[in-house]
Formats: sequence, C-alpha cells, structure tokens
Amino acid sequence: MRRMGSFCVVFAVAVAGCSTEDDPLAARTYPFGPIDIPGGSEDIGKCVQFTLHNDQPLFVNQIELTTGAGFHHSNWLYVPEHVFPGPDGIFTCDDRSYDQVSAGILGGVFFAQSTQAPHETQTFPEGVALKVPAHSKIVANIHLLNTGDEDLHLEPTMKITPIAEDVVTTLMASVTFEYHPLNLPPQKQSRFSVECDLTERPDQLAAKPDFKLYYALAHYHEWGTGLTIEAVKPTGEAATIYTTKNKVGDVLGGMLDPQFSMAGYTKLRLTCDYFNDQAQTLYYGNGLGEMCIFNAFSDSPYSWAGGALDEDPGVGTDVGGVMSFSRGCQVYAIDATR
Ligand SMILES: [Cu+2]
Repeated sequence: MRRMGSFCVVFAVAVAGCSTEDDPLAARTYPFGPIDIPGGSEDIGKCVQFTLHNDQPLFVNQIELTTGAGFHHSNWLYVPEHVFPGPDGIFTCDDRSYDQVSAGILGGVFFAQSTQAPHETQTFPEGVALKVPAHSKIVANIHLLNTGDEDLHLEPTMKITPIAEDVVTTLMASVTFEYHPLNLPPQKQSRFSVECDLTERPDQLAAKPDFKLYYALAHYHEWGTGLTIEAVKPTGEAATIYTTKNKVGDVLGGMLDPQFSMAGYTKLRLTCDYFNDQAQTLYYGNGLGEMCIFNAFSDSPYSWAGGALDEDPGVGTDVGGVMSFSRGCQVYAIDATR
C-alpha cells in the first residue's frame, strides 16, 4: 500500500483514488489537481470532487489534507455520488450548481481546512469515526489566493484512513455555527457575538443538546484576532468549549482533550474578535473580507448548524473601544444517522 500511495502522489495529474480492492481498510490517497495559481490572483469559484467507489459505508477515523501555499481555505463534504453530476477532478462550481448548504443537507461535513494551513490532519480517537454512506463522493469548494508575485503550482492530496465497522464505538456528526452579517469598522477593534438556544427548535425534534464535542476548528481571515465558543446554562453560567488566539496560518483546529460535554448546557455562544487596520469597513467574504465560522464534530445523532445568518449587521455599541455587535440566532438540527 505504501508503494501504491507514493505512485499516486508522483502522478498527480488527475483525481484517482488509490486503494486496493482486497483491503477495504487500507488508507486511500486521492490526488487532485494540479492547480496553478497565478501570482496576485484569487479564485473562489473552483470545486473539486473525487468518488470513493465504496459499495459499503466507510468509517473514517483520520483525514489528512496536504495542499501548499495559496490553498487558502476549503470545506469538504461527502454527498451521494449521483448529485452535482460530472467527472472527478477540478471544476467550476456553478457549472454543476454546487452549493455547500445543499451538500450539507444531502450528505455531511467531512473535513474543514484551517485558513492557509498547507498540511493538516483530522484524527479522531480510537473507535471514533465519521460514517460515510455507500456510494459517496467527496466534494469541496476551494478558495485559492496567491498574494505573492510568483505563480504557484500545487499537486494536493487527501488521505483517508478508515477503520472496521466492528471496532467503531462512536459516530461523529458535524456542528457548524457562523456569524454572517459582519461589518468591521475601519481602524478599530470589533467583536461579533451570537447566542444560540439549542432547545428552542422550531419543529421540536427529538434533537437535544446532550452531546459531547470531540473536535473543534475556527475559521477567520487575517483581521481575526480570536474565536471563542462557549456553552451557556439556563442560569447564564458559561464555560469555554474552545478558543483560539493563534495567528491565521497555524492550524486553528484540533481534538478537544478532554471532550466537552454539553450536559446541563442549553446554548452555544460564538464570539469573533477582529482588528481592522484598513481604511474601509470590511464585510463577510473572501479576499478583502472576513469570516467567523466554528466547525466541530460531536457524538450527537444530529448535525447541528446555525448562527447569525441574516444580512443585517444591526447597530454596534462601543464597549471600551471595541465596537460590539450581536444578532439573533437560527438553529438547525438534521438527522445524521442516515
Ligand atoms: Cu473564509
């Protein structure tokens, strides 16, 4: 298998899964690309897909993404192989009407890359896995950004390590919350915070915030100074689940050790901090824009998603020199046991 893996890396001209038919538990390496990013360019319209050719569900314990400079950010999802039809490889997302929200509903979150991290591994503990249904493919919208003068040439790979179903003790489902209506005032610190009540489900599903969080990852761009996610009790008492003050380019994600149990908590509070050193207001977006996204995996039978999703930034308040904004939350819970 090792020889097979290096073969794939060397001849990374097209997407081609490299696993041996005889060993369904062998790690598989999927090269994609090559991707050329001209100096001083940005491309947010490209997607990549590779088909897993799995007749059986795949219980994935580890995912390793190797990209390189210029591969700014990417969100990877698994979907049924017949949706967004077309051959494996790089394509223009709009040509197949790809959108991440539909992909999340049809499938689920597979892997989220930290901003500008050229190499990153998402590893769950022993016996913990993400279940990818039979006949799936992996798809991602990739954000390419080359701020340098030199052209960049990438031959990225994704390596997927499954484990046997009979050793799986816990299945993972995604948790994704974001703050969308960002507006960062120029030459100023700002803070955006949204509190989401996971017990106020509009359709009163059986979904309950009684899960444990295993893996957490923050996403923001170069003006971000930190992201914090807290659990809040009905009494208002809060505990930090995950926070980062790292610089973008570091891996802003990892296993939570210990795992965070939501027992007794009913809300999630997401807060993002920024310093905008530009002369103009910055909004949500790629390039000259910001983001505030929390991705996690939990042992809930539901995929949880939501946050401040409207377009209206509202009116900020200056709190000790920090322009502070807060918006209402929308919460979604999707059955993840399919
Ligand atoms: Cu982003």
